[in-house]
Amino acid sequence: MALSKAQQANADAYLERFMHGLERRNPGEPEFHQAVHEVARDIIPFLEDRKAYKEAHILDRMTEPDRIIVFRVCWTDDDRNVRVNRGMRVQFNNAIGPYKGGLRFHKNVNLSVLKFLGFEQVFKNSLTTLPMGGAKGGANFNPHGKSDGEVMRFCQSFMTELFRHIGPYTDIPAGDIGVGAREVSYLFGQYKRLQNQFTGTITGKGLEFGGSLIRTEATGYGCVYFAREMLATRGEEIAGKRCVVSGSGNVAQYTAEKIVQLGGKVLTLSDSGGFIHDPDGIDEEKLAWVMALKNERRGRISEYTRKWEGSTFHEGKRPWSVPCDLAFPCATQNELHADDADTMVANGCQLVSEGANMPSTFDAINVFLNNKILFGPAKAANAGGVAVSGLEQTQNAMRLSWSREEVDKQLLEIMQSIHSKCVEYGREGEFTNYVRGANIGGFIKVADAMLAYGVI
Ligand code: NDP
Ligand code: 2IT
Repeated sequence: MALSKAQQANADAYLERFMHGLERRNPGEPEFHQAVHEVARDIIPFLEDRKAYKEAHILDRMTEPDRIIVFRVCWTDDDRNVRVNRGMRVQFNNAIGPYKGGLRFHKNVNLSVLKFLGFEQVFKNSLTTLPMGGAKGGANFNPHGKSDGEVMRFCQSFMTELFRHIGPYTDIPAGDIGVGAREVSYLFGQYKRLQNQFTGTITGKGLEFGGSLIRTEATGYGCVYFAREMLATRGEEIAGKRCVVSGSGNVAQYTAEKIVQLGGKVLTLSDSGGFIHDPDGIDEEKLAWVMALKNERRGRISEYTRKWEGSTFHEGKRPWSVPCDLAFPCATQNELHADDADTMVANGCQLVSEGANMPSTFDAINVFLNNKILFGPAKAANAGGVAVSGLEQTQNAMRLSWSREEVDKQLLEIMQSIHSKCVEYGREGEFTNYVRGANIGGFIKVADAMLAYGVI
């Protein structure tokens, strides 16, 4: 609904005051400011004629985490040196269900990054339709170059503190950057040992001990399902499209796999060293090689060019200059800037579906929206991962396991329902602003629950 001029002016002034206050209360946290700004510029105009939310200060309450736990993690490396890292868990909001969200192990992890991720998770989890609150955690631990033994000792030490703050009805962590099958196994093993209880308190578990089929694939598959829904609104499909994917970890791998299955052509993958461009397309055989490289040998993407003829490696660069129809940023935050977005639009890119969390800068998003590109924001497009985590919890609670087909069907239905919700709240004439749709669609359920509880 369009606002009157006076309402718009009121909302603009409120947004400025609100962001000023948030930045003052949370100094030195640019990623957190960015994530809140992107949400607040949609929510504040929406609040203009919704007095109940405004008077209850719901947005102020939603931008203040319920609690943050910070702890020391000591471990010994293979040379018997004592190492010290910082572990954290931001329990952001449990209005609609127990805290839920991943753990990130990366050298750049800090409170700003975990607060932005936890804040986004609240909206994302609400959009899935499942009863999950939002959280994020992790450590400034760099798993690159560490032995299995070192990773195990780190995970065990990390969990020795975290275990007292989590539980199946309290907080259920999962993986994220640097936390995959190996790390989840070490973390869950230590949790189970300390609690002396077998509960589904972590998701993304191995299939032998309570994991769900399709959880590994879910974020990437879901991101492509979401892209397919967006394309269908313009009578288009994935088949035959040139696709640029960044990253080469869990999300990028299964985004690429689903694109290939649907007949699209994957031209690029990347890691923190640069990107590879394969003009012939990264097919199933090449992708299987990449999965072994990354998941087993833990190598660098640059090695791709030595194996696959015709491909090139672009050191220190991101893949956005490669002309494409569809783009899937699946590596990390702020990896796609406004000048990249300009280049993509000029090259005829029609769609961006965010597999990573906040990969596009605020200005890049504006370029996509101003050019009426189909832009699927992270909290909608990558919600498939946490959605299947929710389904893993359901299976754990029922003490049974669903088939691949059953979980994939539920994942698809959830991505379709998220798409519908974005269209419902993001429609602007012929165009759907999926950013606004996801922000408002995610906000309402959490806000209503908070209103119902009174002032807490
Ligand atoms: P992985 O650790 O499996 O892979 C991360 C990938 O991103 C690697 O290729 C890594 O390269 C690259 N990367 C990390 N940091 C940087 C950087 N600073 N610059 C360039 N490349 C970088 O993580 P995931 O695939 O699980 O996560 C990728 C993104 O998807 C993250 O934003 C995450 O929050 C998001 N996400 C993940 C979900 C999941 O279920 N796993 C669910 C929803 C979102 P390198 O190896 O060189 O570091
Ligand atoms: O960002 C995310 O949604 C995740 N890393 C997955 C969280 C989860 O609980 O599965």
